[in-house]
Amino acid sequence: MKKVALITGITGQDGAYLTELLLSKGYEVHGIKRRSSLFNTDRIDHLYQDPHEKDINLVLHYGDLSDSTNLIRIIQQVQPDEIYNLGAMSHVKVSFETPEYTANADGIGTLRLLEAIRILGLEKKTRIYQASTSELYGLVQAVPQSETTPFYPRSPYAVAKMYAYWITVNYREAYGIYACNGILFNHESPLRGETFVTRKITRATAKIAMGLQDKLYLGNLDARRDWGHAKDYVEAMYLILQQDTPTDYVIATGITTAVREFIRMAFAELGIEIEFIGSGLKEKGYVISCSDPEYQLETGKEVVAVDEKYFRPTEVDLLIGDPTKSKTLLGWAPKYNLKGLVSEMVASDVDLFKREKLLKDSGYAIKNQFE
Ligand code: NDP
Ligand code: GDR
Repeated sequence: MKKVALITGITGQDGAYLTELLLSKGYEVHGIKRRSSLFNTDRIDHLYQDPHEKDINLVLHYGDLSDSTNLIRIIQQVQPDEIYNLGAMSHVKVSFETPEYTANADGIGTLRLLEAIRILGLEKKTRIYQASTSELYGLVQAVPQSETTPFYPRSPYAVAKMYAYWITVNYREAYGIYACNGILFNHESPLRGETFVTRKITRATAKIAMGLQDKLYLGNLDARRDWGHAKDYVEAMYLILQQDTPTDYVIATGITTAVREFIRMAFAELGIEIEFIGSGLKEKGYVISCSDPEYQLETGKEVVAVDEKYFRPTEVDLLIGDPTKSKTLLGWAPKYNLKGLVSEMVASDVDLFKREKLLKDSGYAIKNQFE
């Protein structure tokens, strides 16, 4: 018998990698996508199966985590063995501007799924994974952060995710549902949303090197994150739902790196050496050398500057995870290191902007984007 999985947030970074993984394991995968005025399935279009054909393994349903009747109907129809709740308003900075919506989708959305499982009497059949986050640790209490480190959320996003974390634990304890939190530290990839810091950096690195962008404006360059690769992290999600006993796990690499260092690594991928001068809002990044003849950046060019609009009202300064429990109980370990991740992301963005460069060189105007 094929296992059936339902993924909320299937159109996001993790949704795309998880769908690939589950299809490769022979699952029938159902996903919830939101109605949008533009196509929003870019990340999973390569997995498309014509719904008119028989025996397809990937089916999308319109829905939203703010709509409980919709969720109940989809779960009743799909009868999933596993639900992966990846859907969320996932941008920390944006959550300060949309706190109520974030609480609804990220916090109460999780409750709606758990309640749907109860209402439909699926407590013994359906296992559920909750996409919890290292943002729960927030203001540093202790490092490295493990499953027993106290939480101190620092954004409306993190507070909403804190509700989701505890309601998942509560439904496990109260109703015996196989419900688990994966407390995942930051994970990135070429599919990462364009406004998260790593992707913003790798896109800008490619564009600046190719003469398509002048400068990269960022916020807090001192923040430190434990960055892994999304491909490794979706393996952990899958493993978390395959154990005999449900529990919560930290998924991390155990290595922390500053934003500034990530920028250096990204430019270095293209043979460009960067030096940072100044501090705080006055800090700037300059080109010291450019060894690849393909990219013609003059020494001394200012390519990075700080803009206070990217600072958050309350920041999370330092994240470094302790993945001992997941290593021991799940046998999970990351296959990628940060160098490999940065290299893949920069190469992918260089590829992406080759077309734009060709258009520019042929005299066509380049489209700018809001971020
Ligand atoms: P993305 O932002 O790439 O994807 C989020 C997904 O959620 C998208 O498919 C989005 O749809 C969907 N979504 C947003 N709002 C709703 C809603 N109201 N109802 C239904 N779906 C909705 O996030 P990631 O893939 O990076 O992250 C996956 C999950 O893991 C998220 O919950 C995130 O908070 C959490 N997380 C992520 C980490 C990371 O480093 N990436 C670390 C720890 C936790 P659309 O495409 O239409 O916008
Ligand atoms: P984060 O990721 O907030 O950790 O949440 P993000 O990449 O947005 O920020 C990481 C750090 O970089 C600093 N920063 C900037 N961030 C952005 N986005 N844009 C900038 O210009 C910029 N300049 C500096 C930030 O201040 C921060 O310290 C991600 C999301 O995927 C969450 O959903 C997830 O839960 C956590 O990771 C773990």
